[in-house]
Amino acid sequence: MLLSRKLDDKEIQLKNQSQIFFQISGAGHEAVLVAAGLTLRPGYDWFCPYYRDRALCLQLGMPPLDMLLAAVGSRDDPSSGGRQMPSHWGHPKLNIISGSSPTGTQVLHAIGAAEAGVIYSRVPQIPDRRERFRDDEITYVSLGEGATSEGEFWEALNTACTRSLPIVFLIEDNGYAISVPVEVQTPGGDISKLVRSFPGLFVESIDGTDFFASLRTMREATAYARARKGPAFVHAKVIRPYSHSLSDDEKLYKPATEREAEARRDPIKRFAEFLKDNGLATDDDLAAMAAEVEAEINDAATKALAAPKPSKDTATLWVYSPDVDPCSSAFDTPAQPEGKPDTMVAAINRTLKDEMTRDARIVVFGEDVADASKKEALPVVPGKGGVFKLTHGLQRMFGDDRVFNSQLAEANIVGRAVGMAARGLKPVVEIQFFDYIWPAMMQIRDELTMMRYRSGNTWKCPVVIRTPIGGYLRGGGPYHSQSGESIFAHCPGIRIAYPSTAVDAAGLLRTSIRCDDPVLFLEHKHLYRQTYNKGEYPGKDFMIPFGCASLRREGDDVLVVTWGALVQRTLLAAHQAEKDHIGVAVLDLRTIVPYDWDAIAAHVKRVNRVVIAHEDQLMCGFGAELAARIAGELFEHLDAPVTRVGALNAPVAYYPDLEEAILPQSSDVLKAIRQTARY
Ligand SMILES: Cc1ncc(C[n+]2csc(CCOP(=O)(O)OP(=O)(O)O)c2C)c(N)n1
Repeated sequence: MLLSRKLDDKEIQLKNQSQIFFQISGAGHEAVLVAAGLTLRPGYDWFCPYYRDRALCLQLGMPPLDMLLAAVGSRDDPSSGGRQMPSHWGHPKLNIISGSSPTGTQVLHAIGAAEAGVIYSRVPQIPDRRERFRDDEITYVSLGEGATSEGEFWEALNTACTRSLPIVFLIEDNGYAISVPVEVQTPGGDISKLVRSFPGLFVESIDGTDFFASLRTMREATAYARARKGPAFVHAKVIRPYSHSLSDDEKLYKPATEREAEARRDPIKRFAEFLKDNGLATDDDLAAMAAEVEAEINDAATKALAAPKPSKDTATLWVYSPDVDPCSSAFDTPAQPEGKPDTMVAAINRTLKDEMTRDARIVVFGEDVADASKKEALPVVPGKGGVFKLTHGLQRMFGDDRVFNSQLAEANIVGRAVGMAARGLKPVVEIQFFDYIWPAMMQIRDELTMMRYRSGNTWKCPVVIRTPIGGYLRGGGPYHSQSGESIFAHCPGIRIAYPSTAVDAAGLLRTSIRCDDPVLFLEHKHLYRQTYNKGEYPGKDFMIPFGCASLRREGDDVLVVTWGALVQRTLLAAHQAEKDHIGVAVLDLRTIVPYDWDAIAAHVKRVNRVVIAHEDQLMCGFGAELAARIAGELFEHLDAPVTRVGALNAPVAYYPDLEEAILPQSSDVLKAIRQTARY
């Protein structure tokens, strides 16, 4: 407890000397955290702590030097290699999954981590599963009382209780979220009162500054979860004597009387008094202990300050896997076509089945993806298998532990997948419609895509998110027709595949699953069951490398760079243009991140005129990025301005004529081809 407090003090001193760049303290939380650390097992249980958990991490075995290496941003900081602020714990050996700054996201990772243990225990086909879980392991997650206002907290409780997971929630309630008091966050000001009606949940409320009360309760809570009785919830009331962070001054909103009352509950002071009252230590003993702790910290600080810093040329290291390159020839495997031509739906379904047969670590979940959740229904019904039937038959083939329905909560789907992937499973999840991916956006942008980078390549979450995208449905309306790949292309750390044919879908999905980065796999709804993009199933090992465009048509006058539903529309426009003696080359990018710059450049240099056609809105669509790069790097090869075709800057309206006006049509592409050819 003292080590934790004095480390905070040291960091505050270093921050004031501008030797470190950020400080957030765990002061006031030490008693319950040491109690938790004494109860839980490092490298055995799983941990998703938040930034106040310094005392827990010390108790689990993280040395002070590691914490100070993070504070100075050292290359050797084991939590992040200088990528993250200090107190954003991560430690593979101790099973501490790298945490981030958004309040509450970690709660879903903990659910996924707990589920991973359950899945490993139930799927005997996973070869090394015995090394990956313990029969009585539990997962610990902590958060402040303010963060219990986040939806993800409630989503996590839902899943913990419906699946009766072995997880312990610790709410560290210091009464304030920065300046906002608990009664503004929580009706009645007491979170444990609200959660008592969750079935199977052990709930206890304690004074978290009282070490022995904390230890007793943490023992009960962990025993409950270890015995597989269900999840446990400990609400610990603590104090926060050092303001929210060094950027905050609590005197601005907390009256002196309240601060004095808190000071009387300081856990370090209380524990010292206990030791003295019981004849276990004298003032001299305590002073000697403090001196010893300070000497240890000073020594660690000297080492941390002298430690090497990351060099500038490593700035983009670990955005993607440094070991597995999905653009490489290892992912270029020949097709072995079989059967008769079939739809994109069939190709994706079969690829999922083949990959799940090959790799038992693959789990599939999402809304409606199972055939039937009710056990008694499954033998007597045909099965749902997704609203578009992409996952049909998977549950029947691979069982309920590998294919299951999630709750109707998109952050929950992605957040759990992050936790599972951190423990080595391979989640291939479905977001039912691209239009509803947005509740998961923080999990995608701040967690999924950043995990590897922010943890200095010590944690990763190579999840595949499949989602139906796009319009041209004649009646899809604003909430079943959206595009928006450029928004995700703006998130470093994720790959984006966007196939336009059944064969490409099979090859790119396999690459998505076998590569080691997170992938957003965009499936165009309108392309699911067309006849023009059908293909023979290309076999169990067929892969297409990422960043490898497909030249769908040769032509010498104009190049159209396109993808998704615009490929077919462009091919039709090119056919028309031929009647005007305009030869049009059509390049289907197939993946957006990475995209095949070499192919674009080679064709632009040859053809000198380029149109970029996509379904997404023109404004800030991905075409803007391509156009800027072509104009910037290939200017002297251009005989005409780069022209873009895309949707109007409007939602996709329901009435078909409006939809037609909003989304780009073949005629729009043809117009752009003609103008560009004539220029
Ligand atoms: C999603 C999100 N919103 C806002 C913030 C800014 N922020 C950081 S800490 C914090 C307060 C958290 O309060 P609480 O959960 O009670 O934990 P405490 O810091 O008091 O321990 C806020 C608003 C954030 N990090 N993440």
